[in-house]
Amino acid sequence: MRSATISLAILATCLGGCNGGTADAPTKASESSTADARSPDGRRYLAQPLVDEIYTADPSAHVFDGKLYVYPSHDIDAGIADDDLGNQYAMRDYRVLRIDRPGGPVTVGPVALDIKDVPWASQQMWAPDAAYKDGTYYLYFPARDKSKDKNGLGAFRIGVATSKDPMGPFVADPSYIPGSFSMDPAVFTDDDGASYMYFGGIWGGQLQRWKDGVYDPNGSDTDLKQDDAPAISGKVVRMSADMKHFAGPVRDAVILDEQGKPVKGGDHDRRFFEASWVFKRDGKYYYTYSTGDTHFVNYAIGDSPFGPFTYKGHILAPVQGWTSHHSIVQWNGKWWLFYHDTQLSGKNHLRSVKMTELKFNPDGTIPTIDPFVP
Ligand code: FUB
Repeated sequence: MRSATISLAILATCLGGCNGGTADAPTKASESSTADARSPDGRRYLAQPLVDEIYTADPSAHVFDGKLYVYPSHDIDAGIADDDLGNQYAMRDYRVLRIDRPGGPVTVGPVALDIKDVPWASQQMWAPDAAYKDGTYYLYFPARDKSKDKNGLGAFRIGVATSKDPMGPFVADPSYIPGSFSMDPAVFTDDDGASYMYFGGIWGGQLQRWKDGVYDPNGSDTDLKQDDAPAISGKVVRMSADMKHFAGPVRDAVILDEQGKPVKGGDHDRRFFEASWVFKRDGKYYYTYSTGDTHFVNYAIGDSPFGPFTYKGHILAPVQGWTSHHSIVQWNGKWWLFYHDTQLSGKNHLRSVKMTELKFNPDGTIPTIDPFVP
């Protein structure tokens, strides 16, 4: 069991020379290699990685008992070249980050769940999320099951694991959540205590293979190639009281344009790709997501946790690296955006989690954040 604390203050001034670490862990930065770090095209970064001991991605942030916990993917280098199926994202375990106060040190927890302890999973522990209810912490995670599709790969399913400690270790249920499919689970709990899981992703996330409600192992590796039809929607489902089952039908989280029509499949700047995250502010539900191949994090607003949600704009402009995946949480009176980029590695599958303050306009809209500063 390993844990470590890293000072955010040191990180803020030390990351310019963090490249050159070993395959699975970035090299510790030195203070002389500074906040002047530049991207390959010469831009300075808005924020610095929260940790440089391990690579972390897909941050799902939660406040439990006043402390901030981040449930990220734990990126590793399996030596697999980039492809559209996402084979290069070959993660095998999870580790939780904890920050006790804004600007304070970040604790990197020990292994919280290892794929070897998940009986149904074959590979690829992708973007997780967590929830708390009645003294138990729930870790939700996607992984491929043991079936074989036309590429010899399993279908993505969503598992659940529990712990009495938000840092874990978590114990996985022997099977995935019945009826679950695809990836990127995000669980939102409403003011009345009801919880909802948002999930799904196209391309490597396989949502396009579930278009008739049944998995097609020979289906498309990308999307449905129907640019003028309504885009494939992310999914939403109410969770059962035990937080381990779906309590109702899986529904589409539909994104509407300004005319009230579903965003189309060919509208890659606005259509859903992956990385659902929902939060509530002033009685409105903000459905946020990544556009994948156009690299935005977008938001749409609705009046119900089931949607529909009306498209509003970009929250985050493209970061360095192919994927963009985020979460948004209120902590100590401010709203925070957690996101990732490839500052420390320059490689799409070796990412680092960052955080920055998120602001709102008086009308509830969100000014777009540029992950680079002039
Ligand atoms: O980390 C693996 C995958 O990359 C996630 O599930 C996606 O959201 C993307 O960030």
